Formats: sequence, C-alpha cells, structure tokens
Amino acid sequence: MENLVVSPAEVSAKVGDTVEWINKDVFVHTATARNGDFDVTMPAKKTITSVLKKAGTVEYYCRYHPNMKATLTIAP
Ligand SMILES: [Cu+2]
Repeated sequence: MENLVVSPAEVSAKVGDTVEWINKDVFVHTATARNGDFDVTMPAKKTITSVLKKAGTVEYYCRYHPNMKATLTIAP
C-alpha cells in the first residue's frame, strides 16, 4: 500500500501462504475482508505478515480509506 493505493490490486495465493502486507504510507491502513475472513492493521511504514487460512475470492479494503480496495484469490 503506497500513496493510498493497493498494489497489486489482484493477487492469487493458496491456503497456508504467508502474505506480507507492506504499508509505505505515513497513515495506518487495514486490509479488511468484506466477508470477514481477515482484518489486518498495518501501522504507518510497517510490514505485517499473516497466514491465509481459508480458500476463496476475497475482496478487501482499508477501513480508513474505503477507496483502497483489492481482491485476493486464495486457492485451497
Ligand atoms: Cu488506509
């Protein structure tokens, strides 16, 4: 996440993969799944990792900047 944009906007992964959420901005961002599968908070200028636990196509957004959105496709 940089300059209030999520990049890349579409990513494929699989269950068990570790995602590195990189926030290059000076604001806090979140990666909040619309279906509730995950909700990661990224402090400013920090990298957070999380492990994908569930398959599916998940749309997510930032709770603080709802225009920031992307899709993560998670294979079983
Ligand atoms: Cu944000």
